[in-house]
Amino acid sequence: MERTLIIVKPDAVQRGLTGEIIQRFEARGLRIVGMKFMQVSRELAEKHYEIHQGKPFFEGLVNYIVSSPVVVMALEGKNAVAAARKTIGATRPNEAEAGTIRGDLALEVGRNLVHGSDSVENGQIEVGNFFSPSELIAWSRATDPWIIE
Ligand code: IDP
Ligand code: MG
Repeated sequence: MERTLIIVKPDAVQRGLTGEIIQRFEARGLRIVGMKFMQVSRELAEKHYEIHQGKPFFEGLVNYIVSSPVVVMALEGKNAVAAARKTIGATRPNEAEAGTIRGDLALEVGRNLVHGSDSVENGQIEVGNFFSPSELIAWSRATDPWIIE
């Protein structure tokens, strides 16, 4: 089953939006298979964002992610990666549609509240970078047949 890594970023936690953001993914029908409150180390942040190394915003991005605790989630579902990206909205909140997390709750790209994996392959890799196998729980919900045909 497809998995995606979601990070409720420091600005979202500081603004008290953790519950609202989790709620949107839950309501979408994605199944939580891992979740924790943590402080991201500089090493993990640099690994997570290594594709952006060398870009002008890289240092600010790493500083942002390590600036305060985050909530990380591993979500599972059919097309979980694409579904979560739609729920999150465009990278730049001023371009994000109303109804998305960024379109409803954020204004600036450097404070865009949430991360979601951008491909199926990266979903697997990123979940593995943030969670040990024992922190991921395979389970089924009583509501699954009402969400998945
Ligand atoms: P994504 O989070 O929508 O996948 P990416 O292009 O992968 O967007 O960029 C990763 C993160 O880097 C963004 O979510 C945002 O926090 C930050 N970022 C991207 N572009 C800029 C920029 O031009 N200025 C400042 N921060 C940026
Ligand atoms: Mg990205």
